Amino acid sequence: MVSPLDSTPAADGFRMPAEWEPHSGCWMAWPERPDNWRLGAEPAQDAYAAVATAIAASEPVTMAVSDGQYERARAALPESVRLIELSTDDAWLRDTGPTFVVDGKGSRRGVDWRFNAWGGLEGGLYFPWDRDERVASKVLEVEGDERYAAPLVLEGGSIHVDGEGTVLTTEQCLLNPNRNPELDRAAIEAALHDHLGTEKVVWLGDGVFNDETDGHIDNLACFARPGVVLLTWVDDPGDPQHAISRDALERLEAATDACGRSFEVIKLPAPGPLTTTDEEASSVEVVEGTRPRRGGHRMAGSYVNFYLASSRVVYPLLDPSHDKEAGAIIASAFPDREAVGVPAREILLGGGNIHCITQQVPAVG
Ligand code: KQY
Repeated sequence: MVSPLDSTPAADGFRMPAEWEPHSGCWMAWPERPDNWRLGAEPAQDAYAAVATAIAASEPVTMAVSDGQYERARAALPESVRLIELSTDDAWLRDTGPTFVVDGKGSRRGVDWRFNAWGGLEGGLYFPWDRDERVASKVLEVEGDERYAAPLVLEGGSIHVDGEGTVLTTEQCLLNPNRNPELDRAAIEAALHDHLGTEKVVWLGDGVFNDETDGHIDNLACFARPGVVLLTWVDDPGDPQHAISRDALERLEAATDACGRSFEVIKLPAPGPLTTTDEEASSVEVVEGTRPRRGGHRMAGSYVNFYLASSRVVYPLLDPSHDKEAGAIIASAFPDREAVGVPAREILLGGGNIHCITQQVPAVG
């Protein structure tokens, strides 16, 4: 592993850009583990290929893939998608990839967070996770970017930035004792600012109901632009998501960002509720060390979990009774981008969605 830099991004004048800032490309990884993806991962591979194809029409896509899956992936993906043989434990580049930072003077580097499979031995989702732990470092070698080794456990899906000094996150995830039990809120805030170049943390409470990441922000809420937040929303007070989203709304209404702006909040209706069928659950292999799937389980579906490509917003299609309305809200939040929906239930069955499986590489120079 190439030695990391011995400073921090903020000390060196680097910051994490917002997702809507220019990209040079996007990284993903090809799913294959049969104890997370049903039917040997084939339906999930079709969904990943559709996401990659939708993004590749807007910016270059690189797919990490094992040797054993190279031919399947090559056949399923457009030729413009670059395949790189790179070992992973699963296929969540948002969480295992680096968080890229830029200095505004033509340089880009990457933050390599510690990774413990969303909770380590205290509620994590699989063991071992050592190949995933090495993904960020390898991606940075391929990109030719220098690396900061951050001292805290963090997944990229647990943070969103507005590019103007604000980071949005959840207490459920970042203050969870299964991530950084030795760090209190103030120490976590300081570490975020050191590694993202931010100045203010806006804390929401819980993430989406039953989210197996311990409440990643990228499934609950995201910035549409500075001062504007899209929030997953359920009107029904009897639904457990209602109180979670209402609490998030109240916190956002009471908060200001790093520039002193109040937030405008756009409610994005949640799909469903969506539950795993018995057939879906029983077609996932049961392996010791991996959390098993159960039929009837309420999934953490959310339309907030989209990816902002250079000229497109690629969002999940999850529920025919809500897809159209959600797509229209997303399209109007990003008027300069083409909104493209991709069927994504198979990704949700694995525990996340389109934002979770993608990692943007900001453009420099
Ligand atoms: O949603 C994510 N960011 C990752 C979910 C991982 C689920 C593993 N089964």
